[in-house]
Amino acid sequence: MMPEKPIYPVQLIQPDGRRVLDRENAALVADVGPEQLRRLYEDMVVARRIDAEGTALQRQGQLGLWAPLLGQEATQVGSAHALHPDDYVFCSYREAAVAYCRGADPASITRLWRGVAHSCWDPNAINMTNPNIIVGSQGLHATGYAYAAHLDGAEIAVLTYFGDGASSQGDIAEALGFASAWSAPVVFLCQNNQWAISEPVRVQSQTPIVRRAYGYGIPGVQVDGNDALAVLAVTRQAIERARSGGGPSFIEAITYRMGPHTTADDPTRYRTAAELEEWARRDPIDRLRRLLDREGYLDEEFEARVRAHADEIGALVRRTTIETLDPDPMELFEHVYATPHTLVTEERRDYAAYLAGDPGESTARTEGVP
Ligand SMILES: Cc1ncc(C[n+]2csc(CCOP(=O)(O)OP(=O)(O)O)c2C)c(N)n1
Ligand SMILES: [Mg+2]
Repeated sequence: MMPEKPIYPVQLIQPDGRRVLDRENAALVADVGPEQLRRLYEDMVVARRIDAEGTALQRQGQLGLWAPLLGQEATQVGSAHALHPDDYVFCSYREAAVAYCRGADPASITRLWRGVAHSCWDPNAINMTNPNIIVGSQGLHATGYAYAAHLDGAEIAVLTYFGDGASSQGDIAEALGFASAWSAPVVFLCQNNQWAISEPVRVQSQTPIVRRAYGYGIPGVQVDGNDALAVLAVTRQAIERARSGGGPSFIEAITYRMGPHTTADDPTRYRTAAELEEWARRDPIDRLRRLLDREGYLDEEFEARVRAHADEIGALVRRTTIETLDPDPMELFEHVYATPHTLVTEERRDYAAYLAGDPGESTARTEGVP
């Protein structure tokens, strides 16, 4: 059980780029040298570019919707860097940066949001599920998968991402209860980005969200979610605990959603410009850049390379999104059931006739179908 002590979010880099003297947590990333710090930085810059393209493509009518991650790059990239390839991720709809770090083909990231495919990437190719809109349900999926892995004797960890709003869902409560009782190797990572659409976090919980975990007997930690190194440190610890049979953990990453909830939302209706400015000063990419600069790891050549990489990936996302053709409408009937199903077979036949110009008399059985 976690000791009852005052909670201060773990931080290893201050907003001005100076290191924080925290021996216990710094030890978890003692091996992270200039090259890995640069990798974290580069992945965050590229992730921000993918996100900017997603928003722009939606504004231009190329995507139906996009859920921006702007401001959450350190939480997503820092935690993704703590994962092993055989660990499994169960995400919400906002984790494009995690997908990128897991090795998703950048050309696949917008596919589902264009409304022309059932999925973005092949989940088993990168050990990460596709965007999930049902708030909090991924906590249950993650826990079930983790428990099954545990029964199989697989020494892996499962990481699930969800939001501050999702922490109020019954699904997350059930997942925490089950994971604790059965010691499932799952890490619950709550991205507290301060808002659940227009609901501020203060109406979700009267105590820090991490404290909810303690009630289930799950150890938890709060971390500065705009500090990639601190997120890497605490996630590594939780992942190792899960992989070595220590059971579940909970991480509350304190961050901020700098963009709208989705491109269908207008945040100026419910939050002030001053709040956004305050968080812009804690920008996660600026913070790591300042550390690299202070410690002498930033030079023209590296910055030019990062810019070129982001330009290349951004252009790839844009080009492949626009080039994605509408699928054959008959594909709608694929992958509904693993084995043939009478109703689907009838509907497929009727729809094929309709497309062929024969409106005909539908024979599909509709009794009992609401
Ligand atoms: C079960 C369910 N209830 C409601 C919604 C509508 N909805 C979509 S996102 C959202 C807010 C989620 O906020 P949070 O968990 O903080 O995640 P964030 O969007 O901030 O990343 C809501 C209520 C939904 N998709 N699913
Ligand atoms: Mg939120």
